[in-house]
Amino acid sequence: MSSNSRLPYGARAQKHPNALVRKLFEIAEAKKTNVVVSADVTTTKELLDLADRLGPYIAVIKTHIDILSDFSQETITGLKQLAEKHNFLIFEDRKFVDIGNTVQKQYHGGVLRIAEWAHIVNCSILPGEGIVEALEQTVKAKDFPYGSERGLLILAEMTSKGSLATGPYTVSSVEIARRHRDFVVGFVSTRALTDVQSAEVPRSEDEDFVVFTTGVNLSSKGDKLGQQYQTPQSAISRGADFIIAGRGIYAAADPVEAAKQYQQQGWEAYQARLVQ
Ligand code: S5P
Repeated sequence: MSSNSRLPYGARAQKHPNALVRKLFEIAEAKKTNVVVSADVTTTKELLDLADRLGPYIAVIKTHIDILSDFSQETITGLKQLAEKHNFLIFEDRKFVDIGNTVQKQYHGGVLRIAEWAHIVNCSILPGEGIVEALEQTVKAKDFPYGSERGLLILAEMTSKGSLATGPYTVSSVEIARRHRDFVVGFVSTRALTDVQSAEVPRSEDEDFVVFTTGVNLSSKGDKLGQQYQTPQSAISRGADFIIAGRGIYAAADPVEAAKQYQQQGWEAYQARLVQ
């Protein structure tokens, strides 16, 4: 576990150079939550209803906006309003994986206009470093108004059985992140990646990538399609800064109670790993 994992979010916020990460840590500290709900529902009404009910207990909402059957401007306006109301960030789990020219269009334009409303997006580095450069160019463009409030997570590992996002792929993810610290704010991974050694791009003393861990569930070990779960305690002890739970929360009999439970367990596990 890295030394940063042993620091409180507030202390990390104070010395972090990235404005979006500072905001994320400040939200976590203020609301005492490291929970990200993966709101994988399929209508705008369900999504906004979940966001409003779970808003007080989460730091981030993670969306798959392309699974909504009725996406419209109302979806975006509603999400943005709820993010303000409850003080959470929006993470669109788009997993970009294409050449730079295509991902720029997918990120900024199209029907979804992701760059306008999602604080955080993620990508695979399968296409090479150019994907990160392309997405970064979009937010650094002179006429892009939300530049300081946008960040990228690199999908460095996956939770599904037989995942090929391992070994050299994961090492390259870390190397590319280290070369783009302005824009790459962290990883989606099952553990902290601070132990990744690279002669080419060694770890620098002041780097502080944020670790988002998916596949978190309190009551299940996996699903029939290869998903593999760990508990909030396990994820956080392996270096997760934020735990992402989908069905464990939104498919529970009482999603609000479930969110509170993940919040409590996530927060206790975070406190337990702080330097005493
Ligand atoms: O490796 C991964 C990466 C992601 S982003 N494994 C995942 O499961 N995810 C996403 O996390 C996935 O797309 C889904 O939105 C969520 C997990 O949902 P759950 O219902 O299994 O908790």
